Amino acid sequence: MTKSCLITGITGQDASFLSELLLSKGYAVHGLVRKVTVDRLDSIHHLLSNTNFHLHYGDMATENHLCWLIHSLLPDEIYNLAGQSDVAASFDIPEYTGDVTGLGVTRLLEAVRLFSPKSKVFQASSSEMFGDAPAPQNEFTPLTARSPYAASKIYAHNMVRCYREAYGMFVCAGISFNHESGRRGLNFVTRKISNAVAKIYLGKQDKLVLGNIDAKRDWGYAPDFVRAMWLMMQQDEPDDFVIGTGETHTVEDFLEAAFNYVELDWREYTTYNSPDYTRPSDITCLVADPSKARRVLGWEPRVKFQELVEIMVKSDLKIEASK
Ligand code: F7E
Repeated sequence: MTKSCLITGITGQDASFLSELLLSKGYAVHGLVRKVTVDRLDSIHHLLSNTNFHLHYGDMATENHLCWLIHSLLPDEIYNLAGQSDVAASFDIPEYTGDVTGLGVTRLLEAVRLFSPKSKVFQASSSEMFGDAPAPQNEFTPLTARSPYAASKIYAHNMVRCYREAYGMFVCAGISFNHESGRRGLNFVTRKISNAVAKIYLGKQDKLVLGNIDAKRDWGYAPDFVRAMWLMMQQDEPDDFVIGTGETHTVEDFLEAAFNYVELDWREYTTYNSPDYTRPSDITCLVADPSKARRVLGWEPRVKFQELVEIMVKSDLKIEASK
């Protein structure tokens, strides 16, 4: 029998890769899309003609519509990838971030509990929840927020455990470390860099302005991460998993590798420590200990740092050259 799923945040990077994966496995994919003035469907444009792919307008900020949608679809699997995911922006719009990224999860869980309690639910938790806890971080590392985004994610993560334990629902959380691709938004540092490298190489941009380039992140490839999400949902029992590569690099390492790819020296084109891109508080070092995912799910990241940088710069060179 055809399986069905609902993916919230369908216009985002992860949802586009997850949709491709689930469509290839024969799922009927339903996506929740927030109505904005101009629909941004670029990352899923290639899926719109697929007869198994359906879009529904809705918002994590309103419960009624979520209830109605879940009641009418009764999906086998629900992947919550919606939310305000820009950490820097969460300092400017903390209340909105808490409402959508935090409370939105409670709205979703209530809708499932009331109208489709057999649906399995995946929650996209984040390594940002670890704050400055000593690395490497795993499922037992204490959660200490250093941003309104992290505080919202911690609240949502706790609600996942509450619903699992109180109601016996299949609700699991993937604590994903940074994951990137050519479809990443330009507001995130990796894509900002790869896009700038392409534009500088093609003579369309002169300078790149960044904030803190000493920050260390565990950067993986988004398609690897959506594979882990799906694997978590195929387990007999719901559980939480850390998903990351186990390697960490500074923003400077990313800069250097990206500029090296086009044989340019990043120092000639980059200014950093700009107050415009420096956060009120930042995380120093994130690195995953993904041993549980390896052991239980048999999951391994296929793409590591150097290849990721190359994929992203190549993709932006292609995009910018065709404009
Ligand atoms: O920043 C530094 C910045 O915005 C990475 C989200 O997907 O991953 C992401 O959150 C680092 C930070 O990602 C710029 O201060 C320097 O230290 O690419 P980012 P993030 O904050 O780590 C986690 C796992 C999530 O869950 C989030 O949703 O880079 N940095 N200069 C900069 N960052 C940005 N964005 N722009 C700069 O110009």
